[in-house]
Amino acid sequence: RARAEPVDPSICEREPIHVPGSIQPNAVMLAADDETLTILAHSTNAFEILPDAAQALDGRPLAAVLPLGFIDAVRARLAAGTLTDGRSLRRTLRLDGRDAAYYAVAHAHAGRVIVELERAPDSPDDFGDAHQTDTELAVGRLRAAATLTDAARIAALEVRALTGFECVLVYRFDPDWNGEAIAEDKIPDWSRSLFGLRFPASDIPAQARALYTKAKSRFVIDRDCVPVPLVAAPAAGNAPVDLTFAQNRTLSPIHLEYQRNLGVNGSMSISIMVQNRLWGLMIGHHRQPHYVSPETRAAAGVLTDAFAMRVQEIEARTLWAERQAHLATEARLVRELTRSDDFVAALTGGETTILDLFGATGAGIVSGERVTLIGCTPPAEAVHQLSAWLKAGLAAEETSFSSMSLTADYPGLAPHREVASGLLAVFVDGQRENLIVWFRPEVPSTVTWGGDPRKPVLAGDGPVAVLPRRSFERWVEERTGFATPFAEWQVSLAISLARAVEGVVLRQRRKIDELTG
Ligand code: BLA
Repeated sequence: RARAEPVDPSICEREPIHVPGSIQPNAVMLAADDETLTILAHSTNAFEILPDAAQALDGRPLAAVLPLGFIDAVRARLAAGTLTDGRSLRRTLRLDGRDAAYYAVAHAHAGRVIVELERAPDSPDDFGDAHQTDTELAVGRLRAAATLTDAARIAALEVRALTGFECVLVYRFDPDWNGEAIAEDKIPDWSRSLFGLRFPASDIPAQARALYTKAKSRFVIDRDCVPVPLVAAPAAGNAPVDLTFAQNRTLSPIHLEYQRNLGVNGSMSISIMVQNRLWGLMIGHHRQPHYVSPETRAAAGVLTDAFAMRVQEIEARTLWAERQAHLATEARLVRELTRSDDFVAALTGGETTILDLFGATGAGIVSGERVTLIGCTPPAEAVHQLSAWLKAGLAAEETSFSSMSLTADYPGLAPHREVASGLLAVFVDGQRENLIVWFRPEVPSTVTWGGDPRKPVLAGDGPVAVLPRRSFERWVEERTGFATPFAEWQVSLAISLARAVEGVVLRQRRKIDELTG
Protein backbone atom coordinates (compact mmCIF):
# COMPACT_ATOMS: atom_id res chain seq x y z
CA ARG A 1 0.00 0.00 0.00
CA ALA A 2 1.34 3.44 -0.91
CA ARG A 3 2.19 5.57 2.09
CA ALA A 4 -0.04 8.61 2.40
CA GLU A 5 1.74 11.94 2.08
CA PRO A 6 1.82 13.86 5.34
CA VAL A 7 -0.95 16.43 5.34
CA ASP A 8 -0.35 20.01 6.34
CA PRO A 9 -2.83 21.04 9.05
CA SER A 10 -2.27 24.74 8.27
CA ILE A 11 -4.55 24.23 5.25
CA CYS A 12 -7.35 24.38 7.80
CA GLU A 13 -6.47 27.98 8.59
CA ARG A 14 -7.17 29.10 5.06
CA GLU A 15 -10.89 28.40 4.98
CA PRO A 16 -12.71 31.77 5.03
CA ILE A 17 -15.32 30.73 7.58
CA HIS A 18 -16.74 34.25 7.96
CA VAL A 19 -18.13 34.25 4.39
CA PRO A 20 -19.67 30.79 3.97
CA GLY A 21 -22.42 32.13 1.66
CA SER A 22 -25.12 30.23 3.54
CA ILE A 23 -27.07 30.01 6.77
CA GLN A 24 -28.78 27.28 8.79
CA PRO A 25 -32.36 26.59 7.69
CA ASN A 26 -34.08 27.57 10.94
CA ALA A 27 -33.55 31.22 10.06
CA VAL A 28 -34.16 33.66 7.27
CA MET A 29 -31.59 36.35 6.57
CA LEU A 30 -31.76 39.77 4.94
CA ALA A 31 -28.69 41.93 4.46
CA ALA A 32 -29.14 45.60 3.67
CA ASP A 33 -26.86 48.54 3.00
CA ASP A 34 -26.16 50.16 6.39
CA GLU A 35 -26.90 53.68 5.12
CA THR A 36 -29.84 53.31 2.77
CA LEU A 37 -31.29 50.14 4.32
CA THR A 38 -31.97 48.72 0.87
CA ILE A 39 -31.76 44.96 0.67
CA LEU A 40 -28.62 43.68 -1.06
CA ALA A 41 -28.76 39.98 -0.24
CA HIS A 42 -31.20 37.44 1.17
CA SER A 43 -31.39 33.78 2.00
CA THR A 44 -33.29 31.77 -0.58
CA ASN A 45 -35.85 30.64 2.00
CA ALA A 46 -37.04 34.23 2.55
CA PHE A 47 -40.25 33.62 0.65
CA GLU A 48 -41.28 31.09 3.32
CA ILE A 49 -42.08 33.86 5.76
CA LEU A 50 -42.08 37.07 3.71
CA PRO A 51 -45.04 36.87 1.34
CA ASP A 52 -43.69 39.58 -0.92
CA ALA A 53 -40.38 37.89 -1.31
CA ALA A 54 -41.49 36.01 -4.38
CA GLN A 55 -40.89 39.29 -6.17
CA ALA A 56 -37.31 40.36 -6.20
CA LEU A 57 -36.22 41.40 -2.72
CA ASP A 58 -32.93 42.92 -3.70
CA GLY A 59 -32.97 46.64 -4.11
CA ARG A 60 -36.14 47.10 -2.06
CA PRO A 61 -36.12 48.90 1.27
CA LEU A 62 -36.05 46.75 4.39
CA ALA A 63 -39.06 48.75 5.52
CA ALA A 64 -41.10 47.24 2.68
CA VAL A 65 -40.95 43.78 4.27
CA LEU A 66 -40.39 44.35 7.99
CA PRO A 67 -42.50 46.37 10.49
CA LEU A 68 -41.75 50.07 10.57
CA GLY A 69 -41.31 50.15 14.34
CA PHE A 70 -38.49 47.65 14.00
CA ILE A 71 -36.84 49.62 11.20
CA ASP A 72 -37.01 52.80 13.31
CA ALA A 73 -35.34 50.97 16.18
CA VAL A 74 -32.61 49.74 13.82
CA ARG A 75 -32.03 53.30 12.58
CA ALA A 76 -31.86 54.66 16.11
CA ARG A 77 -29.31 52.04 17.17
CA LEU A 78 -27.27 52.60 13.99
CA ALA A 79 -27.18 56.33 14.71
CA ALA A 80 -26.11 55.63 18.29
CA GLY A 81 -23.37 53.28 17.08
CA THR A 82 -24.73 50.44 19.24
CA LEU A 83 -25.38 47.82 16.60
CA THR A 84 -21.81 46.72 15.88
CA ASP A 85 -19.06 44.52 17.37
CA GLY A 86 -21.31 41.81 18.67
CA ARG A 87 -24.11 44.11 19.81
CA SER A 88 -27.52 43.44 18.37
CA LEU A 89 -31.13 44.57 18.46
CA ARG A 90 -33.61 41.85 19.44
CA ARG A 91 -37.36 42.15 18.94
CA THR A 92 -40.32 39.81 18.66
CA LEU A 93 -42.15 40.69 15.44
CA ARG A 94 -45.49 40.04 13.82
CA LEU A 95 -45.16 39.76 10.06
CA ASP A 96 -47.90 40.48 7.54
CA GLY A 97 -49.94 37.42 6.70
CA ARG A 98 -48.27 35.22 9.38
CA ASP A 99 -49.87 33.96 12.55
CA ALA A 100 -46.68 33.00 14.30
CA ALA A 101 -44.40 35.46 16.03
CA TYR A 102 -40.80 35.82 14.88
CA TYR A 103 -37.66 36.67 16.74
CA ALA A 104 -35.69 39.26 14.84
CA VAL A 105 -32.04 39.86 15.62
CA ALA A 106 -30.36 42.72 13.77
CA HIS A 107 -26.70 43.72 13.82
CA ALA A 108 -24.42 45.84 11.67
CA HIS A 109 -21.08 44.71 10.32
CA ALA A 110 -18.84 45.52 7.35
CA GLY A 111 -21.23 47.95 5.70
CA ARG A 112 -24.33 45.81 6.12
CA VAL A 113 -27.27 45.61 8.44
CA ILE A 114 -28.02 41.93 8.83
CA VAL A 115 -31.42 40.80 10.03
CA GLU A 116 -31.98 37.21 11.10
CA LEU A 117 -35.56 36.01 11.58
CA GLU A 118 -36.42 32.88 13.47
CA ARG A 119 -39.83 31.55 14.26
CA ALA A 120 -40.59 32.03 17.95
CA PRO A 121 -41.67 28.80 19.69
CA ASP A 122 -45.48 28.47 19.82
CA SER A 123 -45.42 27.67 23.50
CA PRO A 124 -42.35 29.00 25.20
CA ASP A 125 -41.12 26.28 27.55
CA ASP A 126 -40.72 28.64 30.44
CA PHE A 127 -42.79 31.36 32.00
CA GLY A 128 -41.99 34.95 32.73
CA ASP A 129 -38.69 35.53 34.44
CA ALA A 130 -37.86 31.88 35.04
CA HIS A 131 -34.77 32.17 32.91
CA GLN A 132 -33.53 35.20 34.67
CA THR A 133 -34.08 33.65 38.09
CA ASP A 134 -32.35 30.41 37.08
CA THR A 135 -29.46 32.32 35.60
CA GLU A 136 -29.08 34.50 38.68
CA LEU A 137 -29.05 31.46 40.95
CA ALA A 138 -26.47 29.77 38.74
CA VAL A 139 -24.30 32.89 38.78
CA GLY A 140 -24.52 32.85 42.58
CA ARG A 141 -23.27 29.24 42.68
CA LEU A 142 -20.40 30.11 40.37
CA ARG A 143 -19.44 33.02 42.56
CA ALA A 144 -19.16 30.69 45.53
CA ALA A 145 -16.71 28.38 43.75
CA ALA A 146 -13.32 28.66 45.41
CA THR A 147 -11.12 26.88 42.90
CA LEU A 148 -10.88 26.75 39.15
CA THR A 149 -11.80 23.07 39.13
CA ASP A 150 -14.94 23.74 41.14
CA ALA A 151 -15.93 26.73 39.03
CA ALA A 152 -15.51 24.74 35.80
CA ARG A 153 -17.49 21.79 37.15
CA ILE A 154 -20.32 24.06 38.28
CA ALA A 155 -20.32 25.98 35.01
CA ALA A 156 -20.61 22.78 32.94
CA LEU A 157 -23.46 21.54 35.14
CA GLU A 158 -25.38 24.83 35.09
CA VAL A 159 -24.97 25.42 31.36
CA ARG A 160 -26.13 21.89 30.66
CA ALA A 161 -29.18 22.30 32.92
CA LEU A 162 -30.03 25.51 31.10
CA THR A 163 -29.49 24.41 27.50
CA GLY A 164 -30.45 20.73 27.65
CA PHE A 165 -27.36 19.43 25.83
CA GLU A 166 -26.46 15.81 26.59
CA CYS A 167 -22.90 16.86 27.34
CA VAL A 168 -21.29 20.17 28.25
CA LEU A 169 -17.51 20.55 28.39
CA VAL A 170 -15.28 23.33 29.63
CA TYR A 171 -12.41 23.40 27.17
CA ARG A 172 -9.28 25.31 28.11
CA PHE A 173 -6.53 26.45 25.74
CA ASP A 174 -2.87 26.16 26.69
CA PRO A 175 -0.30 28.78 25.59
CA ASP A 176 0.26 26.89 22.32
CA TRP A 177 -3.50 26.68 21.64
CA ASN A 178 -3.74 22.98 22.30
CA GLY A 179 -6.69 22.39 24.56
CA GLU A 180 -7.98 20.19 27.33
CA ALA A 181 -11.47 19.30 28.50
CA ILE A 182 -11.13 20.36 32.16
CA ALA A 183 -14.75 19.71 33.14
CA GLU A 184 -17.52 17.56 31.74
CA ASP A 185 -21.16 17.22 32.68
CA LYS A 186 -23.06 14.61 30.74
CA ILE A 187 -26.05 12.36 30.54
CA PRO A 188 -25.22 9.00 32.20
CA ASP A 189 -26.19 6.84 29.22
CA TRP A 190 -23.56 8.40 26.98
CA SER A 191 -20.50 6.30 27.73
CA ARG A 192 -18.09 8.43 25.75
CA SER A 193 -16.04 10.73 27.95
CA LEU A 194 -13.71 13.47 26.76
CA PHE A 195 -12.84 14.62 30.27
CA GLY A 196 -9.11 15.17 30.74
CA LEU A 197 -8.30 14.63 27.08
CA ARG A 198 -6.10 17.00 25.11
CA PHE A 199 -6.64 18.13 21.56
CA PRO A 200 -4.09 19.68 19.18
CA ALA A 201 -4.24 23.35 18.19
CA SER A 202 -5.20 22.53 14.60
CA ASP A 203 -8.60 21.18 15.74
CA ILE A 204 -9.68 24.80 16.19
CA PRO A 205 -7.59 26.66 13.61
CA ALA A 206 -6.31 30.23 13.95
CA GLN A 207 -8.98 32.00 11.88
CA ALA A 208 -11.69 30.26 13.91
CA ARG A 209 -10.08 31.37 17.18
CA ALA A 210 -9.82 34.91 15.81
CA LEU A 211 -13.50 34.88 14.88
CA TYR A 212 -14.50 33.44 18.27
CA THR A 213 -12.62 36.26 19.99
CA LYS A 214 -15.02 38.69 18.30
CA ALA A 215 -18.28 36.74 18.06
CA LYS A 216 -19.10 34.92 21.28
CA SER A 217 -21.27 31.94 20.35
CA ARG A 218 -22.17 29.29 17.79
CA PHE A 219 -25.09 26.92 17.79
CA VAL A 220 -25.58 24.12 15.28
CA ILE A 221 -29.11 22.78 15.47
CA ASP A 222 -28.69 19.96 12.98
CA ARG A 223 -25.27 19.07 11.66
CA ASP A 224 -26.80 17.32 8.65
CA CYS A 225 -29.16 20.13 7.62
CA VAL A 226 -29.07 21.44 4.08
CA PRO A 227 -27.57 24.94 4.20
CA VAL A 228 -29.69 27.76 2.75
CA PRO A 229 -27.72 29.84 0.23
CA LEU A 230 -27.50 33.61 0.44
CA VAL A 231 -28.12 35.28 -2.90
CA ALA A 232 -26.81 38.74 -3.52
CA ALA A 233 -27.96 41.42 -5.88
CA PRO A 234 -25.53 41.57 -8.79
CA ALA A 235 -24.90 45.24 -7.98
CA ALA A 236 -21.36 46.44 -8.43
CA GLY A 237 -19.23 46.02 -5.33
CA ASN A 238 -21.74 43.80 -3.61
CA ALA A 239 -19.25 41.58 -1.82
CA PRO A 240 -20.29 38.31 -0.15
CA VAL A 241 -21.95 39.03 3.16
CA ASP A 242 -19.56 38.89 6.10
CA LEU A 243 -21.27 36.62 8.64
CA THR A 244 -18.71 37.05 11.44
CA PHE A 245 -21.41 38.10 13.90
CA ALA A 246 -24.37 36.23 12.42
CA GLN A 247 -26.13 33.82 14.79
CA ASN A 248 -27.11 31.35 12.09
CA ARG A 249 -23.93 31.17 10.00
CA THR A 250 -23.26 27.68 8.68
CA LEU A 251 -20.12 26.22 10.18
CA SER A 252 -17.17 24.88 8.23
CA PRO A 253 -18.03 21.58 6.46
CA ILE A 254 -14.68 20.23 7.62
CA HIS A 255 -15.65 20.91 11.20
CA LEU A 256 -19.06 19.29 10.65
CA GLU A 257 -17.21 16.19 9.46
CA TYR A 258 -15.20 16.35 12.69
CA GLN A 259 -18.45 16.47 14.67
CA ARG A 260 -19.71 13.44 12.73
CA ASN A 261 -16.55 11.57 13.67
CA LEU A 262 -17.12 12.57 17.32
CA GLY A 263 -20.71 11.30 17.20
CA VAL A 264 -22.09 14.80 17.73
CA ASN A 265 -25.05 16.29 15.89
CA GLY A 266 -26.46 19.34 17.70
CA SER A 267 -23.72 21.51 19.18
CA MET A 268 -22.77 24.75 20.85
CA SER A 269 -19.60 26.63 21.52
CA ILE A 270 -19.41 29.83 23.55
CA SER A 271 -16.18 31.80 23.88
CA ILE A 272 -14.70 32.05 27.37
CA MET A 273 -12.85 35.37 27.38
CA VAL A 274 -10.42 36.11 30.21
CA GLN A 275 -8.58 39.43 30.11
CA ASN A 276 -9.55 39.92 26.47
CA ARG A 277 -8.00 36.65 25.45
CA LEU A 278 -9.78 33.51 24.25
CA TRP A 279 -9.19 31.39 27.37
CA GLY A 280 -11.39 28.51 26.29
CA LEU A 281 -14.78 27.37 25.03
CA MET A 282 -17.95 26.18 26.70
CA ILE A 283 -18.85 23.29 24.39
CA GLY A 284 -22.25 21.59 24.10
CA HIS A 285 -22.79 18.20 22.43
CA HIS A 286 -25.99 16.38 21.52
CA ARG A 287 -26.24 13.08 19.67
CA GLN A 288 -29.44 14.23 17.96
CA PRO A 289 -30.32 17.60 16.47
CA HIS A 290 -30.89 20.07 19.31
CA TYR A 291 -32.71 23.38 19.18
CA VAL A 292 -31.90 26.04 21.75
CA SER A 293 -34.10 29.14 21.69
CA PRO A 294 -32.55 32.58 21.32
CA GLU A 295 -33.34 33.58 24.94
CA THR A 296 -31.69 30.43 26.23
CA ARG A 297 -28.68 31.02 24.00
CA ALA A 298 -28.37 34.51 25.46
CA ALA A 299 -28.67 33.15 29.01
CA ALA A 300 -25.95 30.55 28.27
CA GLY A 301 -23.77 33.45 27.14
CA VAL A 302 -24.39 35.26 30.43
CA LEU A 303 -23.48 32.15 32.45
CA THR A 304 -20.33 31.64 30.41
CA ASP A 305 -19.33 35.26 31.03
CA ALA A 306 -19.96 34.79 34.74
CA PHE A 307 -17.67 31.75 34.66
CA ALA A 308 -15.03 33.77 32.78
CA MET A 309 -15.15 36.50 35.43
CA ARG A 310 -14.81 33.93 38.19
CA VAL A 311 -11.78 32.45 36.40
CA GLN A 312 -10.27 35.91 36.14
CA GLU A 313 -10.84 36.52 39.86
CA ILE A 314 -9.45 33.15 40.91
CA GLU A 315 -6.40 33.43 38.65
CA ALA A 316 -5.74 37.02 39.72
CA ARG A 317 -6.09 36.18 43.42
CA THR A 318 -3.78 33.16 43.16
CA LEU A 319 -1.21 35.15 41.24
CA TRP A 320 -1.44 38.06 43.67
CA ALA A 321 -0.90 35.84 46.72
CA GLU A 322 2.02 34.11 45.07
CA ARG A 323 3.66 37.38 44.10
CA GLN A 324 3.17 38.87 47.55
CA ALA A 325 4.88 35.85 49.11
CA HIS A 326 7.75 36.16 46.65
CA LEU A 327 8.17 39.88 47.26
CA ALA A 328 8.39 39.20 51.01
CA THR A 329 11.04 36.52 50.40
CA GLU A 330 12.96 38.84 48.13
CA ALA A 331 12.85 41.58 50.78
CA ARG A 332 14.29 39.20 53.40
CA LEU A 333 17.07 38.17 51.01
CA VAL A 334 17.92 41.76 50.22
CA ARG A 335 18.08 42.50 53.96
CA GLU A 336 20.53 39.60 54.37
CA LEU A 337 22.56 40.95 51.47
CA THR A 338 22.94 44.38 53.00
CA ARG A 339 24.13 42.86 56.29
CA SER A 340 26.69 40.55 54.76
CA ASP A 341 29.97 40.92 52.96
CA ASP A 342 29.50 37.65 51.17
CA PHE A 343 26.55 37.67 48.82
CA VAL A 344 26.80 33.93 48.17
CA ALA A 345 26.47 33.13 51.85
CA ALA A 346 23.70 35.70 52.25
CA LEU A 347 21.60 34.05 49.51
CA THR A 348 22.31 30.40 50.23
CA GLY A 349 23.28 30.08 53.89
CA GLY A 350 20.59 31.80 55.94
CA GLU A 351 17.13 30.89 57.09
CA THR A 352 15.68 32.27 53.87
CA THR A 353 17.50 31.25 50.71
CA ILE A 354 17.01 31.56 46.98
CA LEU A 355 15.54 28.06 47.14
CA ASP A 356 12.43 29.68 48.65
CA LEU A 357 11.74 31.35 45.33
CA PHE A 358 9.87 30.19 42.22
CA GLY A 359 8.94 26.70 43.39
CA ALA A 360 12.44 25.53 42.46
CA THR A 361 13.81 22.30 43.90
CA GLY A 362 17.42 23.22 43.37
CA ALA A 363 19.36 26.48 43.18
CA GLY A 364 22.88 27.72 43.09
CA ILE A 365 25.36 30.49 42.52
CA VAL A 366 28.39 30.40 40.28
CA SER A 367 30.87 33.11 41.25
CA GLY A 368 34.03 32.83 39.20
CA GLU A 369 35.32 29.36 39.92
CA ARG A 370 33.27 28.92 43.06
CA VAL A 371 30.00 26.95 42.74
CA THR A 372 27.57 26.88 45.67
CA LEU A 373 24.54 24.62 45.41
CA ILE A 374 21.45 23.97 47.53
CA GLY A 375 18.64 21.45 47.08
CA CYS A 376 18.57 18.95 44.21
CA THR A 377 20.89 20.07 41.45
CA PRO A 378 23.32 18.64 38.94
CA PRO A 379 26.89 18.34 40.31
CA ALA A 380 29.01 21.48 40.66
CA GLU A 381 31.18 20.69 37.66
CA ALA A 382 28.11 20.39 35.39
CA VAL A 383 26.66 23.64 36.73
CA HIS A 384 29.95 25.37 36.10
CA GLN A 385 29.91 24.19 32.49
CA LEU A 386 26.33 25.33 32.17
CA SER A 387 27.37 28.81 33.30
CA ALA A 388 30.16 28.85 30.69
CA TRP A 389 27.63 27.85 28.03
CA LEU A 390 25.30 30.68 29.07
CA LYS A 391 28.13 33.19 29.31
CA ALA A 392 29.15 32.44 25.74
CA GLY A 393 25.69 31.92 24.30
CA LEU A 394 23.45 34.66 25.67
CA ALA A 395 23.00 37.65 23.39
CA ALA A 396 24.89 40.75 24.50
CA GLU A 397 21.82 42.58 25.83
CA GLU A 398 20.37 39.54 27.63
CA THR A 399 21.00 38.95 31.32
CA SER A 400 18.59 36.10 31.91
CA PHE A 401 17.62 32.77 30.44
CA SER A 402 14.76 30.43 31.20
CA SER A 403 13.75 27.09 29.79
CA MET A 404 11.16 24.43 30.49
CA SER A 405 13.10 21.82 28.50
CA LEU A 406 16.69 22.58 29.40
CA THR A 407 18.18 19.32 28.27
CA ALA A 408 16.84 19.90 24.76
CA ASP A 409 18.47 23.36 24.72
CA TYR A 410 21.64 22.16 26.40
CA PRO A 411 22.24 18.43 25.96
CA GLY A 412 25.20 18.61 28.34
CA LEU A 413 22.74 18.24 31.22
CA ALA A 414 20.81 15.33 29.71
CA PRO A 415 21.98 12.87 32.41
CA HIS A 416 20.53 15.24 35.01
CA ARG A 417 17.15 15.94 33.48
CA GLU A 418 15.33 14.52 36.51
CA VAL A 419 16.52 17.45 38.62
CA ALA A 420 17.20 20.00 35.89
CA SER A 421 14.58 20.01 33.15
CA GLY A 422 13.67 23.57 34.02
CA LEU A 423 16.14 26.42 34.42
CA LEU A 424 15.94 30.07 35.34
CA ALA A 425 19.35 31.74 35.23
CA VAL A 426 20.33 35.35 35.70
CA PHE A 427 23.72 37.03 35.51
CA VAL A 428 24.46 39.48 38.29
CA ASP A 429 27.14 41.55 36.58
CA GLY A 430 27.99 42.79 33.13
CA GLN A 431 31.16 40.69 33.00
CA ARG A 432 29.05 37.56 33.60
CA GLU A 433 31.30 36.43 36.43
CA ASN A 434 28.39 35.80 38.79
CA LEU A 435 25.35 33.72 37.94
CA ILE A 436 22.31 32.69 39.98
CA VAL A 437 20.42 29.59 38.85
CA TRP A 438 17.19 27.88 39.82
CA PHE A 439 16.36 24.33 38.72
CA ARG A 440 13.02 22.66 38.35
CA PRO A 441 12.62 18.89 38.12
CA GLU A 442 11.28 16.94 35.20
CA VAL A 443 7.53 16.46 35.41
CA PRO A 444 7.32 13.07 33.83
CA SER A 445 3.97 13.33 32.25
CA THR A 446 1.73 11.27 30.18
CA VAL A 447 -0.49 13.49 28.10
CA THR A 448 -3.65 11.76 26.99
CA TRP A 449 -4.81 13.07 23.66
CA GLY A 450 -8.18 12.54 22.01
CA GLY A 451 -6.56 10.94 18.97
CA ASP A 452 -2.99 11.02 17.75
CA PRO A 453 -1.93 14.70 17.79
CA ARG A 454 0.74 14.08 15.17
CA LYS A 455 -1.97 13.17 12.68
CA PRO A 456 -4.77 15.68 13.18
CA VAL A 457 -5.69 15.63 9.50
CA LEU A 458 -6.20 13.12 6.73
CA ALA A 459 -5.86 13.78 3.03
CA GLY A 460 -9.25 14.43 1.46
CA ASP A 461 -10.25 12.34 -1.51
CA GLY A 462 -12.98 14.61 -2.85
CA PRO A 463 -13.13 18.35 -3.44
CA VAL A 464 -11.62 19.12 -0.03
CA ALA A 465 -7.89 18.80 0.47
CA VAL A 466 -8.01 17.82 4.12
CA LEU A 467 -10.29 15.95 6.47
CA PRO A 468 -10.28 15.74 10.25
CA ARG A 469 -9.08 12.52 11.80
CA ARG A 470 -11.68 9.78 12.25
CA SER A 471 -10.52 8.39 15.53
CA PHE A 472 -10.69 10.04 18.91
CA GLU A 473 -9.28 6.98 20.66
CA ARG A 474 -7.21 7.90 23.68
CA TRP A 475 -3.62 8.32 22.58
CA VAL A 476 -1.08 8.50 25.33
CA GLU A 477 2.09 10.48 24.83
CA GLU A 478 4.98 10.06 27.25
CA ARG A 479 6.66 13.38 27.71
CA THR A 480 10.18 13.47 29.06
CA GLY A 481 12.54 16.34 29.71
CA PHE A 482 9.87 18.92 30.50
CA ALA A 483 9.46 21.04 33.62
CA THR A 484 6.72 23.46 34.60
CA PRO A 485 7.66 26.70 32.85
CA PHE A 486 8.84 29.75 34.79
CA ALA A 487 6.36 32.62 34.55
CA GLU A 488 7.33 35.96 33.14
CA TRP A 489 6.91 37.73 36.49
CA GLN A 490 9.28 35.19 38.04
CA VAL A 491 11.93 36.02 35.45
CA SER A 492 11.43 39.72 36.22
CA LEU A 493 11.73 39.13 39.93
CA ALA A 494 14.94 37.14 39.40
CA ILE A 495 16.35 40.05 37.41
CA SER A 496 15.42 42.52 40.14
CA LEU A 497 17.11 40.30 42.74
CA ALA A 498 20.20 40.16 40.53
CA ARG A 499 20.27 43.96 40.41
CA ALA A 500 20.15 44.14 44.19
CA VAL A 501 23.01 41.64 44.34
CA GLU A 502 24.96 43.63 41.78
CA GLY A 503 24.78 46.65 44.07
CA VAL A 504 26.22 44.56 46.91
CA VAL A 505 28.89 42.92 44.78
CA LEU A 506 30.05 46.30 43.54
CA ARG A 507 30.15 47.59 47.10
CA GLN A 508 32.29 44.59 48.12
CA ARG A 509 34.62 45.16 45.19
CA ARG A 510 35.05 48.79 46.19
CA LYS A 511 35.84 47.71 49.72
CA ILE A 512 38.41 45.21 48.51
CA ASP A 513 39.89 47.80 46.18
CA GLU A 514 40.15 50.25 49.09
CA LEU A 515 41.85 47.69 51.30
CA THR A 516 44.25 46.48 48.66
CA GLY A 517 44.61 49.68 46.75
C1 BLA B 1 -14.12 24.68 14.82
N1 BLA B 1 -13.34 22.83 16.31
C2 BLA B 1 -14.11 23.93 16.03
C3 BLA B 1 -14.91 24.23 17.18
C4 BLA B 1 -14.64 23.29 18.12
C5 BLA B 1 -13.68 22.42 17.58
C6 BLA B 1 -15.26 23.26 19.51
C7 BLA B 1 -15.86 25.40 17.32
C8 BLA B 1 -17.09 25.24 16.52
C9 BLA B 1 -18.25 24.66 17.26
O1 BLA B 1 -18.42 23.43 17.27
O2 BLA B 1 -19.04 25.43 17.81
C10 BLA B 1 -13.05 21.29 18.18
N2 BLA B 1 -14.80 20.25 19.51
C11 BLA B 1 -13.52 20.54 19.24
C12 BLA B 1 -12.70 19.91 20.22
C13 BLA B 1 -13.53 19.27 21.08
C14 BLA B 1 -14.86 19.50 20.62
C15 BLA B 1 -11.23 19.94 20.28
O3 BLA B 1 -15.88 19.06 21.16
C16 BLA B 1 -13.10 18.50 22.25
C17 BLA B 1 -13.80 18.44 23.35
N3 BLA B 1 -10.75 20.87 12.54
C18 BLA B 1 -9.95 19.77 12.39
C19 BLA B 1 -9.25 19.87 11.15
C20 BLA B 1 -9.67 21.06 10.55
C21 BLA B 1 -10.60 21.67 11.44
C22 BLA B 1 -8.29 18.87 10.66
O4 BLA B 1 -9.85 18.85 13.19
C23 BLA B 1 -9.29 21.64 9.25
C24 BLA B 1 -8.80 20.94 8.25
C25 BLA B 1 -11.23 22.90 11.17
N4 BLA B 1 -12.56 23.43 13.26
C26 BLA B 1 -12.13 23.64 11.99
C27 BLA B 1 -12.72 24.84 11.48
C28 BLA B 1 -13.53 25.34 12.50
C29 BLA B 1 -13.42 24.45 13.62
C30 BLA B 1 -12.48 25.45 10.13
C31 BLA B 1 -14.38 26.59 12.46
C32 BLA B 1 -15.85 26.24 12.33
C33 BLA B 1 -16.67 27.49 12.11
O5 BLA B 1 -16.86 28.28 13.06
O6 BLA B 1 -17.14 27.67 10.98
